[in-house]
Amino acid sequence: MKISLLVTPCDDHNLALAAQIGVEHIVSVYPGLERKTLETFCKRVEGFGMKVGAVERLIPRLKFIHNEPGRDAQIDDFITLIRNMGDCGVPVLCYSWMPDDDWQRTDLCVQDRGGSLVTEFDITRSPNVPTDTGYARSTRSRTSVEQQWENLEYFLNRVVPVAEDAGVKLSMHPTDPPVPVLCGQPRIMIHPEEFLRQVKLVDSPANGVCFCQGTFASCEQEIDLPAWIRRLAPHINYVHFRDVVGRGNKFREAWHDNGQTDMLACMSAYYDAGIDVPIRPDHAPTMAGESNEYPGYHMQGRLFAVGYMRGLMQACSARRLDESDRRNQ
Ligand SMILES: [Mn+2]
Repeated sequence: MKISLLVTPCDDHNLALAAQIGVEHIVSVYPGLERKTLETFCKRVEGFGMKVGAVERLIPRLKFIHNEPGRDAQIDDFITLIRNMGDCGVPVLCYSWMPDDDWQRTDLCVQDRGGSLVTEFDITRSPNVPTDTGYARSTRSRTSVEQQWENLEYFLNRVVPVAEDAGVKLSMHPTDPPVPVLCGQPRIMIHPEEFLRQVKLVDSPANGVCFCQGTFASCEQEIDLPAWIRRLAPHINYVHFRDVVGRGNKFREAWHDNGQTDMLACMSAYYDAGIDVPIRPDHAPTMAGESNEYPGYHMQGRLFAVGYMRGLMQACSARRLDESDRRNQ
């Protein structure tokens, strides 16, 4: 597994911190459609001894999710992004099928350990859902579950061959919060079963999955995460490492060492399945001295998360070495 990090704000200080803790891949948020912008960012990151490993977040997608006028032009833009990534050697494109806003919570500053701040979702408090993206709440007409699946198949048929050709691995992120309906809009890509359906729509290594543990851990129906990691293993192109407390209509984010999931069992499952893809800590608590301007995306919690992940990763590789020694004796 290759430790990756989104850094916010993406300044030289934070890039230096990432390099110092052993991050290999930096994640770029949507860089726009100019190849030059992505190229310049790649060079900047290389100056810190790291590579840009993925692009994710804020990628325009609502027209093709809902089959609105301009859908094909928006898919063409997505294809331009894939081509630019291929040209710059950026291997993973993480996108989602979230049908209105990006991820959403109803409270962005709930007190957790030692007064750190985490986000919370409580469906009884929506639709007044604040977001970190500034998107206006969608007023578009609602798209049914089956229509969304049709639109997804149409989209994948257009983009997957391009991604294959460009050497870019598409990774579908689950819909967060993973509730089947929010503000009247049905949502798909919630349960891992739906990811099995998605990867079968177009059979290609380029049509893969971002295994966001935190989203799956907050599904209403309890999910056996290590079992699903093994089952989806051939399709996992990217991993978000995160945890929560609670499920379904009400949950809050948790420190990586303090949630409801057996994180060592999950990490072991990646290693045992031979998965070797970029993995990044997802949302982390906001810590003392941080403004909470970017809930879930401040640096100090991420530094802690990366240290915790490296500990788990070293335990997993040591155990695998140990087992192969024993087999060879
Ligand atoms: Mn995620």
